[in-house]
Amino acid sequence: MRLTRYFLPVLKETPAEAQIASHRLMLRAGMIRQQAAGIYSWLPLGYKVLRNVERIVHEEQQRAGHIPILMPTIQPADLWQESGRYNAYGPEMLRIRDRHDRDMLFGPTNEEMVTDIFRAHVSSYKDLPLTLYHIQWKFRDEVRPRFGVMRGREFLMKDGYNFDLTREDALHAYNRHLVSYLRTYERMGLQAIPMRADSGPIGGDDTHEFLVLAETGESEVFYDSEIAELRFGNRDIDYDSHEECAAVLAEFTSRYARTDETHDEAVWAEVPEDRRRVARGIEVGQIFYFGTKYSEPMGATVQGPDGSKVPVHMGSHGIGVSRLVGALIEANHDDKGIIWPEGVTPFHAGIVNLRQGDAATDAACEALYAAMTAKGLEPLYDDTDDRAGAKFATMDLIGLPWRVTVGPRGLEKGVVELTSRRTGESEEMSPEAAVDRLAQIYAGI
Ligand code: 5CA
Repeated sequence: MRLTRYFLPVLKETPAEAQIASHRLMLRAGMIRQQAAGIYSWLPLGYKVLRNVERIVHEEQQRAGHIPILMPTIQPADLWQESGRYNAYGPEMLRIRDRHDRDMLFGPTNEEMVTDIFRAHVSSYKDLPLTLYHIQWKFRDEVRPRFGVMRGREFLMKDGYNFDLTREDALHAYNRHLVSYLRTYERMGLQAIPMRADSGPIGGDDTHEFLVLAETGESEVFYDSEIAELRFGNRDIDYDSHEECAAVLAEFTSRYARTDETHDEAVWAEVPEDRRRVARGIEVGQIFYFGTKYSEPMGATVQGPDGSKVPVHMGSHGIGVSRLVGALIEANHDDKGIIWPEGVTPFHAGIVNLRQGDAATDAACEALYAAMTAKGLEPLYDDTDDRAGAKFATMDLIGLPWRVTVGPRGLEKGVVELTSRRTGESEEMSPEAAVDRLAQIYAGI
């Protein structure tokens, strides 16, 4: 993409309403625009990152054997009356009446609707196990929408629902989700720690939240420092294996790690004092096991192996897709701007032309652009007439992990400069070598 043909409405001033770095930087980098409290448009740069996060979530869900569907944002109230949650959910639910006076709502979550799909089409245990998920916009009329996309009213969520014959199988689905979530976050360059949490309006006894540690996080968390040392890495786990998934869960939940809702001073006191950490975190996901809470009242049953009808065991599992964009920035920025991890960056590298209009420099930039594109890389080429300083400032602000700087002086020696946004280190090399290096960096991502 050439910057002169793009739509990148960066702001010079720091917006006064933004209290935390990610919100400030998303506005300054022209990623989002607020349309109403907690409701945002995603501008081109922000939309690209959102799509990248979404793609990783899709890939990891499908790697775990979960099946994508798409349910609507608007739901009929009857389904929620059946489960008993219509009245229980309270003012967070946006209730709508259509022209025929039918009660509808903008879905805050989809347990009822997916249970309805299940009961209409599945009747035998032979069709189990089954996990359906979608990535869809949700609406929750939060009392205090704040921090930009972190706590929105309209937000994008991955929500998945498992249907199993037995409690044991459903607990395997829970463990499998935990494993796939660890992998998902690490692929984005984020460490999210599973912590024992409260199940709130979703219900059930077993639940873990995934928290990214950050000073600006909304949740207070208590954990044993040993748990923060663990990394999932690129382990090759057989998602069908109950033992392998259970072993990962046991490892990652083997130390004290809880949100303030479930914090227990007595158990906490048993953690060696030098390992006790009290911090803040951003909740980027939550997994639940709630058994037959929805299947029983809604009649989602299957015929078991002995011929009897039994309600299925369920759980639901959410990832805050739009919140993750904010969380990624909280975890990856400096005073100049964003520093995207390679896995989610909106463009693979920036090309900065130091002497726009100079025939040789322009030609070198064009050649670099073509060579990168030919290798499957997507560059953002700053082909504007701005001063070099302004070009660097924009690149630093929008946070592309790599920048290739092309100027007449370097070209005389046959070199361009490759700069890492994270370390600030630059290296001179031929344009061909720069393209090869970038292709290598992105090959494993
Ligand atoms: N049905 C279950 C799991 S599918 C559910 O709704 N879980 S949840 O309430 O925990 O939401 C899942 C994730 O969505 C949260 O972990 C959080 O990352 C994200 N989320 C929740 N509320 C908001 C919000 N107001 N703004 C942005 N993201 C949110």
